[in-house]
Amino acid sequence: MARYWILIGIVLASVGLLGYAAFAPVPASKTTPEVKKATSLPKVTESDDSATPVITTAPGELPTGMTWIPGGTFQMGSEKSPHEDERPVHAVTLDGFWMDETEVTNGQFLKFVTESGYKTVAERAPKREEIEAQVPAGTPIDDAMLVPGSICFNPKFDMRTLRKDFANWPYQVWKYEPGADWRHPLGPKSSIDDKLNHPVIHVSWEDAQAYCKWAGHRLPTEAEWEYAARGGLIGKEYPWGNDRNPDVQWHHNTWQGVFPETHDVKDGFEGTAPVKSFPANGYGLYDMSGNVWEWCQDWYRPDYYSNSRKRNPQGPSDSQDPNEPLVPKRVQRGGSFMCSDDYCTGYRVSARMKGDILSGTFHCGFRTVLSPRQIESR
Ligand SMILES: [Ca+2]
Ligand SMILES: [Ca+2]
Repeated sequence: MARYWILIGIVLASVGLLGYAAFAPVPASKTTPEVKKATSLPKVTESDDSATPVITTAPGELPTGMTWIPGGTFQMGSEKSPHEDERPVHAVTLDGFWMDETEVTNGQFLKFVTESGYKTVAERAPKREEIEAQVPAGTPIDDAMLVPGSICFNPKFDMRTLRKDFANWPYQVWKYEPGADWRHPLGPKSSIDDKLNHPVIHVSWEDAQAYCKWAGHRLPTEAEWEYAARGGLIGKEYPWGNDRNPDVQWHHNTWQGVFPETHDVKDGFEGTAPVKSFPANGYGLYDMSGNVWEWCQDWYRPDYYSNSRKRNPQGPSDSQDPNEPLVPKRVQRGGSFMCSDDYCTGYRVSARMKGDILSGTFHCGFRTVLSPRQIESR
């Protein structure tokens, strides 16, 4: 999702510049390939395919709040998924690494901001040229739109209107909320005072990178994220197996009901849940399915699995989202409290999502990883 598109969505919809294809969950194989070269952004460096040993035993002390993910080989992707971008299933071998047990919390992000003085993208007013780079030429951009804010769910959408005008449903279900940011998740009048153990939200990929730099960590690659989410299990749908609700117990924070019309909240949480509200997976990781989406290091391309290297893949060198070709996007993983059975099913361990690097939303956060070589280089 891109905040500038949501910001000016009403204008675009009214002049007929948007269509269903721009946002619908179309399988990647049915879309028209268009490549966005992200030459102005840092490229990920590929690591050596053969020289680095797989590390299965944690070297040294366990960093606070992290768990060791032993190196090994796994099958990445899914043959069963309705989404072509999860195929082909391919073998990937990874070196061992540490990973945060939980999504980065509001409390952790507050410590980062307090010590660094960092200001997130959502707290800065959008620049006219940033918007112009992502929307069709000639799109009207009013000065009144250039206010700080972020993307929230619009609970006041009209279902009758939605059914009549499904082509533009994102502009009814989502809204650009002026004043929404990580400290004010639902707008200026909201706060995180009672949510310090909830995952931080409204953070862009750029914000997550800034946190990683401060912490001396990094974002996981997409392959590391999926390998870790599987928790040592082989070929399963979820971090705990194939049964979504074993023993009739919810194992993740998602959406129950027909999205976006009915919200049954059977798992007990309407929005974000405190981290560790549900059981950990086999590696001791919490909320690898649901709660909030999590940024990864990699650029997103739907065809990457056909070209991925086997050893420590770092993602493609450029971005491609056929639905929003002008917007450079990075991978997001794991699904969120907004994911339902009938719509996104992003809570599957193999499910892939992507987001504009300058857009935070109220259902996306991140967690960090750390490699032994990062510690050696300190
Ligand atoms: Ca829920
Ligand atoms: Ca998550």
